[in-house]
Parts: sequence; structure tokens; C-alpha cells
Amino acid sequence: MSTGFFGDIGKIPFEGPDSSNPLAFRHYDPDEMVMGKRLEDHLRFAVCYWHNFVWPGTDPFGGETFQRPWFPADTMDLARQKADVAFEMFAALGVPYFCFHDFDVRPDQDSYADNHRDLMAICDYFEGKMSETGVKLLWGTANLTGNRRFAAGAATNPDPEIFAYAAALVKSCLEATHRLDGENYVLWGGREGYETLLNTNLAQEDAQMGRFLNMVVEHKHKIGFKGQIMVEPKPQEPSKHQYDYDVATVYGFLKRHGLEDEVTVNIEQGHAILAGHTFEHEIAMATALGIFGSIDMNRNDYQSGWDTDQFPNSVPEVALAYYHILQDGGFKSGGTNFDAKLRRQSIEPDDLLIAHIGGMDVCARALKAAAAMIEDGTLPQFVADRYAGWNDPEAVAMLNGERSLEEIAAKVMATDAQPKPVSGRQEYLENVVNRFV
Ligand code: XLS
Ligand code: NI
Ligand code: NI
Repeated sequence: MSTGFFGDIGKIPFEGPDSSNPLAFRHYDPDEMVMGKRLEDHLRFAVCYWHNFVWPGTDPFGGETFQRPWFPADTMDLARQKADVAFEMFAALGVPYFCFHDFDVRPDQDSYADNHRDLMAICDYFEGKMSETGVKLLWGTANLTGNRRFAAGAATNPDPEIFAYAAALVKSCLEATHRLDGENYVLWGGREGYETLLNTNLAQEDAQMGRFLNMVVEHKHKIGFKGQIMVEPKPQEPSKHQYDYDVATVYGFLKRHGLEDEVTVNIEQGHAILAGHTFEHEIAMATALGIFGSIDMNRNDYQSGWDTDQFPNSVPEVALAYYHILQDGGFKSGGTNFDAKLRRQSIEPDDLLIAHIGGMDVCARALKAAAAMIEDGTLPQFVADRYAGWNDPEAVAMLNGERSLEEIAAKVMATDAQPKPVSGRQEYLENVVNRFV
């Protein structure tokens, strides 16, 4: 039954690259086979609840621009109306997944008990919607940033009562995610950081955050949740400095707290940029460290310097991201979540559809380009050849600890060989990439 919000829409069709219909896919055909797998199963698209159905178009200087009929969704009736529209959009786009925060889907009240009850009631409603549409939950998460009680952090709050409150919210939301057969659970620590070191005890906050995440993992095992627990790195915003700065920093944190085999990362394009990295750097680092989980797809404005969460539109950039994901064997339980939002002037309901269609087409083109790069083989072969010297038995012995600094120096002295540098061929490799994008 149509909500009427988008007018008279059915399922968005695939019309191929020559179509000029803004409400059709030109590159995303879910059934297209790429490297022996359907495109839908490679990309595992998800649409996020928060930017599409919760954020009203406010910015620091202006109020709501979107004026959706369910705003402000502070009653259960409006929460259900919002869900009706959300699932109508998921189904029209044909995405297999969605993602949500507890705060996105139920009214927000002061009482923990009321919030928990309403979240469970919305889960009942979602169960019906999910079985009607076949849309599944990629991940759930708790909003531990919005309410004023979290101004000084959730897990890293100086007040143990607030730590406890946050723990209770995560328990409720992890259980909701589990009930809905969610495939992962994400923690993004927007307020786990500081505004000034003058009031902050770094060692104490690190201990709190380590214990908090360990409790989440313990509870996951206790309730039999099989999905991945993921941390989403971001260096700053809203805090001046956030502890989950980037993938490498999160890995150090996980190691320190014995969680490196339990927790993976959800990497967002815009957050990588804020950390001074590229998206593919963060993905490649996570695959190298064995903690790659999932991606939040968006892009930042390269001039503005904040997390603008725009929809992706650069095939070459996104292709390099999927290149590293495919080289790692593709997503396991993760996927491509559009953590992206409209510009605040894009006020028409169908702007929501057009934005996702464009983003999905960019990802489809990019994944196909990445697959072609791998199938062509030039790039992976170049890297393999570049390190081939390490297959030599003497090199193997150096690497696995069978040679000391003294032994190596003695050998260099005896042979007096002059190693010759080899070209890194960066421009050649960039030209190879350009054959595919
Ligand atoms: C904010 C984050 C947030 C997480 C989910 O910058 O991207 O949207 O993905 O809490
Ligand atoms: Ni995100
Ligand atoms: Ni973000």
C-alpha cells in the first residue's frame, strides 16, 4: 500500500547506460554477474535511516528545510508513518539492507524504560515491514551523541552514571539488532574524545572505553549474536579530538584491550578525508591488519573541511576503494551503507530517490571497474613482482627472525654488493588505472 509520499512510484527499473530517465538505473543491474557473483551480492547496498528520514535539513545557521509530514516524530504513530515511507523507499530502490540508530526509529523520551519499550514496539513493526519487502538489517547502532547527557562523552564520560546509561542503551539496541537478524552492530564514538586537555584524563578515558567495548563483545556472545561488532573511525567532529581517529589508531586500541580478533571497522569515506587519508588508504590499512568490516559510502566537499556526507559521484575514487575490498575477497557480513544526505535545498521527496540512484550507479560502475582491474591482472602482478625478492631463502630467513643485525652486516661486508634501485613506476600504474575508470 502506497504512502503517497513519493507520488505514484513503483520499483526503480534498470534501463541501461543510454537512459536519461532520472528515476532509472543506468549501471546498477543487481543481476549482472561480475567475477562470478551478482552485483547485488558484491555491493550489499544499505540505506541509512538518519539522514533520509530524521535530519530535517538544519545547519548551524538555519532551521528545517525538509518539513516531512512525520516531523517532529515524537509519537509512535509518527514513528510508524516514518517507517512506512522508509520501507517504501528501500523497496523502490531495491536495496537489500537498511541501517538505523535507536534514536532514529522511536520517539526520544527522558525515561530509559519508555525508550526501551518503544524500541521493542518498533521492532515488532519493522518485522512486518521486513517480511513484506524482503529488506534486511545491515547494522543497528545506538545514538550516544545527541542528548545533552552525552556532551562530555558516553563510554568516556567522567560521570560513571552516564557510562552506565550508555551501556544500558547499547544493550537495548544490540538486542533489537539481534532480534531483527541484523548482520552487524556499529559503534561510532562522536563524543568519545575531548574539547580540551585541561579537563581530560586520557588514561582514565582509555580504560573506560576499553572496558565498555569488552562488555559489548561479552554481551554479543552471551545472546548469541553472530554479526560483527564494528567501530567507525572518525578523527574529529563533533569533538575537537576523537579517540577512534583512524583505522590504525583503532587497531592500536583494540590490541591494547585484547579485542583485535573480536572487532572490525566500518570505514566512512568522509571520515578518511578528515583524518588526512584517502578512502582507499583506510580500506587497505584495515585489510592489511585483518579488521576490515564494512563501508559508509559518501564523499566530503574537498574545500569545506567538514563531514559533508554528500552522495558519491566520482567513479575513479570509488573504484580504488572497491579494488582493495575485492582484493580482500569482498564483503563478508559488511556492505555499502549510504551514510549520505541531501543538500538542504533538495527539498522534494524524489530528491531522496535521485540521490540514491546516482550513488548506486557510481558504486556499480566503480565495482565493475575494480573487477576489471583485478581480472586484467597488471596491477596485482606489478605488486607481486615488486616484492618477489622476498621469496629468496636468504630474504625469508631475514624476515622470520633467523638472521641478526650482526649476521646481515657481516654478509653485506663480505659480498660488498651494490643493490640497485628499481623504478616504482607510479605514472605507468596510474595510466593503467585510467584504462578501467
Ligand atoms: C557520523 C557517523 C554516523 C555513524 C553512525 O559522522 O558517520 O552517521 O555512521 O552513528
Ligand atoms: Ni557513518
Ligand atoms: Ni560521518
